[in-house]
Parts: sequence; structure tokens; C-alpha cells
Amino acid sequence: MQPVNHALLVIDVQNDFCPNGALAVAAGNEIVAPINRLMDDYQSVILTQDWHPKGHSSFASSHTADPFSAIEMPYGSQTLWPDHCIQGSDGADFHADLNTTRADMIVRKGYNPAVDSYSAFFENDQTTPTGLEGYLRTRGIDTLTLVGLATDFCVNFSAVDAAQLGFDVMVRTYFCRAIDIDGSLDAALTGMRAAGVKVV
Ligand code: VGL
Ligand code: ZN
Repeated sequence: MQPVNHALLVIDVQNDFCPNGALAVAAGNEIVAPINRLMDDYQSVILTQDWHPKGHSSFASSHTADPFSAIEMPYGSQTLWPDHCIQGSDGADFHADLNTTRADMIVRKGYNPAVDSYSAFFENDQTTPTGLEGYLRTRGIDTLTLVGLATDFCVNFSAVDAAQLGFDVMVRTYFCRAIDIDGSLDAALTGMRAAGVKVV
């Protein structure tokens, strides 16, 4: 059992990121049962949920652009995605087999229509907080294990932000799956390691 200061952060294990979902991550469903078993090792489990309003600015359908292309937003480059994880939709629900009972906290992100939020800590403007940092600090949690979807986007951005905030961060890739567009997985693994994240 991990000590009480060490939490498990489960990123975006939602239907739209699993096979047949709107933004399916290959074999995303394979990590659900292993993550459920991993929860037994942690006294605190926190889940995140990608949670976009209809017409979100990260959707290609909101622009004249193709999914997986990129555009310049006021806060920098933004990859455009198929419509996914729309608030209240089946696609936004957690995978039916994910053990959500163990969650102390569910952090929703990506609800700002104008700014995407890959990270569980900050929106993609890198400044607007979700509140997760304060939640963890006030509970005395300083060490995090991250798992979930997708390795190269939401897991990556969450892990790097957590490390930069001073948390001791480990990403367990056995419990993650990647989107991997244009080398994004390799870039994410390199970037996480450079930020001081233990990638195992
Ligand atoms: C994610 C792309 C768009 C993720 C969320 O959970 O990694 N990726 N929204
Ligand atoms: Zn999203």
C-alpha cells in the first residue's frame, strides 16, 4: 500500500477514448481492468474527465479544418479533434468497467469553450488553474502516479505540469495508451523525462 501522501491520478478513461469512441485511442479499453486492480495500492484515487461543451473551440467542426490538423489560438498552437467528450453524452462517461467508486475526487476539464485543457492542472493557456493543485496540497498529497488516456496528450500535459509544480511524479506506461500523431508519443516521453517525470 502506498503512503497517504501518494495518490493515483487516473486520466480520462472515458468511452470516447476507447475503441468505437469519437476519438478512439487504440486498445484504450485494455487498461481498464489493470487500473482497477492498481487502485487497491492507493489510499487516494482521483479521476479526471474531459468535459467539453458542444461547439468547443478544440473541435475541427468548429472551424473550417480537418480533425488532427492544427490552428493558432490566442494561447498558441492547438490540435483540432473530432467532437468528443461532450458534457452529458455517453462518450463523456467513464468506461463502464472503470471502478469509479474508489474516486475521492473527479476533476472535470475542458469546459471553457475558448480554451482546451489537456492537463488536469492548467488549461492550455498554461495559466488558468483547474483547482487540482490546491486540492492535492490541502490534503498533503505531494506524490502522484499517473495512468490513463492518452499518454501523449492529457497524461503528458498533466505529468509535466505536476512535476513543474513540485510534485514527485511517476507515469506508468503499462496503464496508459497513446494517440501517437506525427511522433507525438516519442516527443511526450522525451518531454516528460526532461521535466523530471519518472516514466516507467
Ligand atoms: C485528450 C485530445 C483531446 C486526452 C483530450 O485525454 O488525451 N486528447 N482531448
Ligand atoms: Zn478533449
